[in-house]
Amino acid sequence: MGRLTKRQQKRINYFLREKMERRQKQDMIHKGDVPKFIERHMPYIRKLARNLDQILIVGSMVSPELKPGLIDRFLVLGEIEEIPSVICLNKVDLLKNLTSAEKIAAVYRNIDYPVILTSAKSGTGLEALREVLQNKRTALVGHSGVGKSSLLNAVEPHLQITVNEVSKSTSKGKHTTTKVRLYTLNPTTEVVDLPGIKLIDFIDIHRDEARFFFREFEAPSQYCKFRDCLHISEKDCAVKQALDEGTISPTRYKSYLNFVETLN
Ligand SMILES: Nc1nc2c(ncn2[C@@H]2O[C@H](COP(=O)(O)OP(=O)(O)OP(=O)(O)O)[C@@H](O)[C@H]2O)c(=O)[nH]1
Ligand SMILES: [Mg+2]
Ligand SMILES: [Zn+2]
Repeated sequence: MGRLTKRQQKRINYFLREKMERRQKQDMIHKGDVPKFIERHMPYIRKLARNLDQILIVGSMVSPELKPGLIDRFLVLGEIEEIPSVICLNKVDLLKNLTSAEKIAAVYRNIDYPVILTSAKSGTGLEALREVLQNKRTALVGHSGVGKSSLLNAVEPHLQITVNEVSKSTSKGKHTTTKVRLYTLNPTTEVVDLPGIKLIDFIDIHRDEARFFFREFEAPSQYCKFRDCLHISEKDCAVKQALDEGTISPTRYKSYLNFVETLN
């Protein structure tokens, strides 16, 4: 995604400031009813989202190492597009035991995101994965090399999707999948295999709106002193209090701050 010129930035800011419901803006984006360059800056996955039943956010526990920040960004994507997300922590065969994976899973299960632990290699969790996919159209998203294509091959060996090993020196994937492709597993079950994504931009979201996409903020935020509290440096913020008390996860909160930073 290239850098924006000053003029483009101005037009985006104008678009963001317009007194419009977010949903209305989103409709415009989906219909392509926005300046062409805004359309161009929309990640493909967002355009695809309205044709999906859910996204499967795949991360690998090791090699490449897990990036909770990216999982959280994909969860934001699901919240914005109002489609359910399921988190899949893959390559658990490379762990000595499941403790670290279960710990991360608990963070997300606590806030009602389903999590499955899988291994495309040893077969762990493949039954659960089949169940998650059944009767839905699901897109697999995540970094290159986390095993998206391998998982699809594992649930349906006849697919024979090309996979490639992770680079030994950098532990990064090699961007093996280069095209978006839809596979039909059975008449009611479809999966979309996507190239690895390392960043998603949300140029239509204003930083003041970011808080609405972290679902665990909703309940405590009603007790913030200020109704428009951004939960960053305001006084008497109930979200930060929940963070201090440990009911909001520090990694999730960090993702929120990072997310805000990247927005207009
Ligand atoms: N040990 C282990 N290796 C796995 C597992 N799943 C995938 N791999 C390996 O990880 C490497 C990358 O797998 P891919 O399926 O190509 O990953 P991808 O997410 O589709 O990557 P891109 O297409 O580049 O986005 C391959 O060498 C796989 O064999 C797993 O559960 N355990
Ligand atoms: Mg792939
Ligand atoms: Zn607050």
